[in-house]
Parts: sequence; structure tokens; C-alpha cells
Amino acid sequence: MSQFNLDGVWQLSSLTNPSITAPITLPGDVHSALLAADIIPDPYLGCNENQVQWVGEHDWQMTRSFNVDAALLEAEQIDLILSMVDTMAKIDVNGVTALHCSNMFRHYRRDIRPLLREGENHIRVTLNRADIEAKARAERLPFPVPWAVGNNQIPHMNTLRKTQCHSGWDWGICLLVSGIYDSIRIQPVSNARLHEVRTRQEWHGDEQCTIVASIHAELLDSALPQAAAIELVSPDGERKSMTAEVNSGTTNVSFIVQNPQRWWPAGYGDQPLYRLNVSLDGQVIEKQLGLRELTVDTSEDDAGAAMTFVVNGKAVMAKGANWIPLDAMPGKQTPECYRRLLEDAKAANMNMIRVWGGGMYERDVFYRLCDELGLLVWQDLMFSCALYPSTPEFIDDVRQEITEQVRRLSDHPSLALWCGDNEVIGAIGWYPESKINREKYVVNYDRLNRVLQEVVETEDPSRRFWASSPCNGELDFGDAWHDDNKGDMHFWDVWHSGKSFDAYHSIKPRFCSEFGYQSWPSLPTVKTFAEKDDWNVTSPTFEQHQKNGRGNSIITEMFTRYFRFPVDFAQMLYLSQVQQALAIKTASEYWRANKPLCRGILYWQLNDCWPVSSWSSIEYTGRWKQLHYHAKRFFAPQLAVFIDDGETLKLNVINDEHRKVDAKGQVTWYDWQGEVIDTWPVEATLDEDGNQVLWQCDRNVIVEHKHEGFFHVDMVCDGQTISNTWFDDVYKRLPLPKANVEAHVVDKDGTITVTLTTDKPAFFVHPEFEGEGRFNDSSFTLMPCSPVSLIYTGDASAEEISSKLSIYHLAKSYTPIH
Ligand code: BMA
Repeated sequence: MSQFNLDGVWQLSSLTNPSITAPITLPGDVHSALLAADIIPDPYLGCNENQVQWVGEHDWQMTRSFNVDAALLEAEQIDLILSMVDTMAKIDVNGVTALHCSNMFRHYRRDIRPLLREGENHIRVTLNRADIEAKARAERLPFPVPWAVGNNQIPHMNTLRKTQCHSGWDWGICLLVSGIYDSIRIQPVSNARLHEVRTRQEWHGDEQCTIVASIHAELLDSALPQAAAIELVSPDGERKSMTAEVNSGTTNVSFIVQNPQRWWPAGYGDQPLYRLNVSLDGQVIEKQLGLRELTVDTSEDDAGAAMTFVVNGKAVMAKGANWIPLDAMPGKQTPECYRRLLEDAKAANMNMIRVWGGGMYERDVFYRLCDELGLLVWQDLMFSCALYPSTPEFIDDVRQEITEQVRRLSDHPSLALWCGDNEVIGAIGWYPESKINREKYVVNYDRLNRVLQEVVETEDPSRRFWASSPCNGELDFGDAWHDDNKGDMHFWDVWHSGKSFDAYHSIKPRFCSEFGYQSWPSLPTVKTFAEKDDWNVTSPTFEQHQKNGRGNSIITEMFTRYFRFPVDFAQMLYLSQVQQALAIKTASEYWRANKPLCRGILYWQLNDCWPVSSWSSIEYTGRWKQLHYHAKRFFAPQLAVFIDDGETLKLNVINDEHRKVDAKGQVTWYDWQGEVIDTWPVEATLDEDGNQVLWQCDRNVIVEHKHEGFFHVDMVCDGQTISNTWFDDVYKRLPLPKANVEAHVVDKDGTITVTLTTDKPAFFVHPEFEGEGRFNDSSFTLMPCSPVSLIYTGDASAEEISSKLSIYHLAKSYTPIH
């Protein structure tokens, strides 16, 4: 008898006001159901966030009936299996309480066979208010435990095991959502429960790898030992099968793989995947395995201590971004959206994603995609920016939660590191209570963190546990916001502390796991949430969609340091994205030029969970901000970057691949008309995993010709063109020419290209099509002598693109040019 689910349409009603009823599709959330039934306005539009706060202040119930036939009841036991239940829930079957849930990150399984009857059955899920439970728990704590004031709009979320940003964040809408976000499964059990299958790899040089699979099963009292069928399928489709006799407990079986195909992070090799299938008593578990060795090198050195991910013996330059939940309404977190976003991460040459601790342990589809795409995962445990209780009951619950999550995820080859939390060590220094009694709160921190470490090290000895992000190392409670010598750092001196972009040059991080700069969304995205009257950065709607109190002022003030002030709203949006790209480019390029000292760059943040002004490089609509196009260049395996040390202007060329690469091109000094002042050929074989200076110029020579032009490098590395541009001053002081950029859209055999030409050099050239799809490049330097042909991917026609195409470039942002 096989498993089935209770997914689909249920009936939702408010227990606070029973006249409010609507259908709800599960897996899904209450807000999405009310929105679909027109009971609430779209929370993402205008200032509607304020109109929907009542939803979180109601208790809800979800019911449905389902049919049970006599054949099902022949099963000895029938389990109800649930996960991602958000959060305070009671489950009744035919009027009898079967289960209480109180942790969104736990997995629940209960035999409901005694409650079922032949024919129609009823199931009811009661969802109680999270805010009231959080407050009640806080009142029971032995001493105050500060919550994420400033990010959360509803207090005491730190007492609940629920996605912490549900009650708002500095980029997040406050919706206090509830519901069930994973399939509601019913599993008949005749003889045995197949709880889980976990694997371990034993390497014997390059020639052989043994996969040890541990099958965890539970036999019913009456059952005899059971036969499990196990099959391993290689990436080429070669199958090896066996059967094993299984008892209650753990049964180990081994497969010897000769000449194993190794799994690599993106940019270092392929991602061959082996499939392991285990079936027992009608239950099947399928795993996707990647054979690889992964360690984290934190050994001490002259500068401090390394922070280097090493895969299959090769040091990796980790490049990527931080991930927040895909959508503020969990019902909208679809596999298609996961795929699109993660493919976009890979398309920008990323190889690591950090699952940030204020969100959730991601869905299986996320990790499967990361395995396929070669995106390493830095996995935070779900604690963020607040302090957390260390009471026995909280610790017991968390111990169970982490055990289950580590068991669920540890077989993914993409999973690179378990990290205890986001910024919780730092948070000890933020709140009045913990500031004046630091020892007490450090001990409180360590009690919980120690349990996290114990669980991770017991359950997954193959991986490193890292206490917190940021963290300077084992039991180091120092300032990882500023100490760049060891561990990972979060560098926020530019955005949060208002320093100029040069501050990125003042540190040499070993691994920067967070640094970010905000921009406003593009005009096409703004149009999806703001009426025309609100197209103004200080309008109520625009301010509602900015959750970092000083955010809009920071963006605007920074304009005055680097740029001439833009002429209108559309140009302000455009310029904010140039500015953001420039910030993250400045940092990333400089730190890459510090390789091998620096081995990781993860900017804050990849995505948005609703349409908002934020640090993201991809808007909620899926549109790439200019930053994402820059990331594709500054994270490319080969990078050419100008480094100005005050005395010399140098060209560093960095190669992250572990093989030599031939590079050839030239550095050219152009004047503002695009005429060559001077040019130098550059040619070299780039070292494996190297970082070389290939050209340099005395700064005095440039000073003598101040403002006369700019430097540009073009190189071809193994067929790929890389380029970069350097200016001798901030943009506002440069005599940028009033370039006229023209676009010609052509459809040739179904491929749409947009060719851009210009009469004078143009910078940060950004074509913006107000429809679906995107171009393969943007935000680049365009020269009169070399037109650029961009390829469009999407469904629009050439005519549509021509009629809805806006071309932006830097000089045009402050000078109307026709
Ligand atoms: C970081 C993160 C988030 C936050 C971001 C921007 O420190 O960990 O908490 O959203 O800063 O302020």
C-alpha cells in the first residue's frame, strides 16, 4: 500500500471571527489563501502591508475530509507525516487530537490508525497566534532575552522556532504568516518504517571510493526482518543493486565505486551525481550523491588564520551571495522560482550561497539544485541578530530540530559548512541588558551554541561546525566586524557606518561572508507596486517599501559623494543601481586581488522576498539589477582589475582555475572622445589559481594628465573576453562626454540581438526592456570604435523590445540627451 497525501484544497476559517472563511491550498499559507479569495488586498502593493496585520492577530483553522477505504485500514499502522508546520498547531483527526506542533523546523510523524474509520474522515488543523505564544514564553524566561529589536516588528520571536524574518526585517515585510508549507503525507506501515538513509564516503586515493549507506528502520513488533532493496546508479546510468536484511535500528551496506567521478563546485569542474535508491515495505528514499572530499582550512599563518574551503584537495575561491527566503508568502515558494534564482546565481559565476540564519532551513529542492549546479552551501542554523534562551526546554527542542535537519541535509554534496547562527555573538554587544551583563549572556550563548556544535559533530562528523557568522575562530568572541585577520567577517562600515567605498580597500578579509549596499528597484519593478503618483523616493509607498530606517537617505547622500545629481525619478533609480554595483565591485575586485589571503566573498544579498528597496542583486520580479551583471564579471574565473596604491597603477590578473590559462590583450588610455592616448600590449600565461601583476604605470604620469581620459583593459582568456575600466577621480568631477547611444534590435532566425553603438565613450550603459527576459550583458563601457551586440533571452518579439527599450548611461543620468 503506498503513500498518499492530503495536499490540495482545504477550508480555512478564522476562529476569532468565524464569518471569515476561504478555501486554502496546502501546502500553503493563510495570507495567500485570503488574497486569492479577495479577503485581503495584495500585501505587496502600495501601503497594503498595514491593512493586513490583522491576519496574524487571528487564530485560524483548516479542515478537510478524506476517504479511507478498507484496504488502507489493513495496514498495521498509518502515519501522518508533517514538516514545515508554521507554528503553533494542533491536529485533530475525527475530533480527537492527534498531534501538537510548535516548531516550524521540526519533522512530525504520528500513527493515526486508531483514529481513522472506513469512509469519510475529517482532519482539522488549528493554528494559534504566534505573537501571543511568543509573549507568554518570554514572560516565563528566567531572565530577559533580547529579541531582534529594529528588525522584528513583533516582539519575542526569538522564543519561537519559526522563520525570524516573518515579523519583519530590514528588507522584509511583516506578515506573521502561518500555514503548512510542505506536503501532508499519509504513510501506511505494514511491517517497517523506513526512517532515513544516510551515507558516508571512504576515499582510497583517486581510484576508489566506498559509499557506506546506513539504513535506519523501525520494525513493528509483529514483523520479521525485512528485505530492503538498494540500488546505486552512476552518472552514466550504470546500476548496481543488492538486497539487505533489515532489523530495527541501523543496517549498513557498502558500494565500492572504482574510478569515482568527482563532484566539483561550479567553475572547478563538473557535477556528476550518483543516485541511491532504497526501498523497504513500500517506502522509497532516493538520494542524490556527489563524490567529493571537502575540508575547511583554518590553519594559522603569518597574517592570522586562513578560512579556505578545499574541495578534492584544491583551494576554492568562494564567490557568491547571501540567500533569504524566496518569498514572504511561503505558498509562493515554487520549484520554478528556486530554479530560476539559483541558475541566475550560477550565471553570475557564483559557486557559494549562504543560507542566512534569519530565514529557514531550505526546502529539499533548493539543495538538489545546488548539487546540480555546483553551488556550495554555507548553512546557518536558524538563529539571527537576537539572543536566544538557554532553558532546558528550549535546548531540548532545538537539539531535536538540529538533529533532524542535519540528518535531512548532510548527504548533499553542495553542503559545505554548518554555521551556528547569524550575528548572535555580535548581538551580545547590541542590547542594553546584555551590554551591562556581558558574562551572563556569553555563558547563555555558549550553552546553546555548545549544543548546536555537539549535535552537528555527532550527526555529521564529515563537516566543520563554525560557531557563528561572523566569527574569528573557536571560542573567539572578538569583533569579527573589523578583525580581518582570521575567520569570516561581516563588513558593514560602508553601508551602516557611512564610510566611502575606499573603506573596502582598508581591509584584507580572509573570508567576507557579508557586506552590502542598497539600491532602489528598477522602474519596471516599481511599476508593479506603486501608482504613478507615488513615483518619488520619499512618497509613502516608496518609504513603506524601504525597511532600513535611514536607507533612502544613505543612498541619496552617497550620490553626492560620487555622482552628479540625477535629473528625474527614473534616473535616480538607475543611478542607485550604478552606485550599488560600484560599491560591491570595488570591494570584490580588491579582495580578489588579495588572493591567496582572501578566499571567500559573499555579498549581502542575492534575492528579495517581496518588491522592496534592498541590498539584493536580483529584484523580486526576477529582474537583474546592474550589480548582478557586474557580479558575472567580477566573479568570473579570470579577472583583470586596476589597483591604485597611490604610487603605481597596476593591473592584477587573477585566475581561479587550477590550470594555466593563456591571456592576451591590451591596456589603453583613452581620451573622452574615444581617441587613444597610449596603449600597451599585455600577454601572459596565467598561473594556476594565480594572481599576477601584468602591467603598471607610474601614478605621477597620470597625475600630470589628470581628468584627460580613462584606462581600459580588454583581454581574451581562453576565448573569453574580460575587460575593466579605471578612472582617476570620482565620476562627478570627470568631464564625461554627452554620448549618444543608439540601439538596433534585429531578429535573425529567432535570435534577437540588440546592437548598441555610440558616438563617444559611454559608461554603465544599461539597456532596460520593460518586459520579461533579459540581455546577456549590461552596465558596461561602450566605445565608439566597438559596437556591442547583446543577446536577448525571453519570449518578446523584436518589435516589442524596440518599443519598450530604455537605454541608460552615466552621463545621461544628469544631462538630458536625446
Ligand atoms: C546583516 C544581515 C541581516 C541584515 C543585513 C542588512 O548583518 O545578517 O541581518 O538584513 O545585515 O542590514
